[in-house]
Amino acid sequence: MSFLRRLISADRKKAQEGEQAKQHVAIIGLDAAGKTTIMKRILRSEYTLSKPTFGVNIEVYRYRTLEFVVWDLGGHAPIRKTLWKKFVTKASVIVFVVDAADQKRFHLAKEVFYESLANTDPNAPILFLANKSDKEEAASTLEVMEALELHKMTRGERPFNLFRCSALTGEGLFTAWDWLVDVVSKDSSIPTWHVKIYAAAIFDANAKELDHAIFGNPTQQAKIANAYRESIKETERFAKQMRDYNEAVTVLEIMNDFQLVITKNKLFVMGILIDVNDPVSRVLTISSRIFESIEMDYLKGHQISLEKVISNYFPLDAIS
Ligand code: G3D
Repeated sequence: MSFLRRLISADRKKAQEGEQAKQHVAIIGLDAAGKTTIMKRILRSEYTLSKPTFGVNIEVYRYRTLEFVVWDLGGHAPIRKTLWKKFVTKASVIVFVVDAADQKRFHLAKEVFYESLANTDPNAPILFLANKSDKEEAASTLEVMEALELHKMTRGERPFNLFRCSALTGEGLFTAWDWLVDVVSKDSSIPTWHVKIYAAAIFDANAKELDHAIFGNPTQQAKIANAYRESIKETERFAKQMRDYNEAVTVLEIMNDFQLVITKNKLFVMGILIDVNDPVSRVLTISSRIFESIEMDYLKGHQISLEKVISNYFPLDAIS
């Protein structure tokens, strides 16, 4: 995943400065907030899960030089508290997950959050995820901000942000990670605006292909052609898997050099193949704009031309 690679590249810079080339990410929140589901969604199958031997339930995921420690806050035995300190003090990134639908425990979530904040590196950025946004009863971003009293965070120097997301559908999750990785890597060589679209394919809500477009020249570039074929398969698979959801997103790495961003709304499922280092959030904007612009034609039964829409609206993103 490009998110992870970008986090790793932030490590490399540190290594050059003589620090240990390892990033520790603490994923914290109350039990059942969705931490494990989020981790698995971000890491997919590319991690190793090391079962700790301490006899307590901490999940440690490793991906190359990244270490993710998933920790339930609240109600710990003293041994867990000691261990927790060991992990959280060395975390260079903190992700705090709240179940946005569990409003009864907002107060508890706030208390345990501020309690644990004292043990963290004061410069470590914090990403707040208001998870389970797919649930009807989920609180709004503003409600979660107020419940966690996030205005307090503005007093400090550390970067923080709150995103509403669903680990189930992927909505909001990848934009949030984009933010986090940008903050951590502070890498100005990462493009923040345009992406390089190599190919795109669109399906209807029943996973029937409506159109596809390949940019560049795939007949001369076998690699793009292969990545494109894999993208079509993955997009179709996602369309079938997410048939019951009106909104869904996922990001997959394709053949090391590409990533495929798949978005779904009520009518369409679209996969857009971009460079592995490109910002996913830009593609989410592009996708929703494309959905808007083709909806009318589609409902009238007209033929859709992805190539035309992408070249017209996003000429700088389509590679030539
Ligand atoms: P934790 O690791 O924070 O303890 P888990 O939480 O990731 O184990 O998630 C707890 C439960 O919430 C799981 O359900 C999981 O499927 C569900 N969940 C996680 N994220 C979401 C989400 O975004 N939306 C919805 N609707 N449910 C979510 P089970 O039933 O397996 O316990």
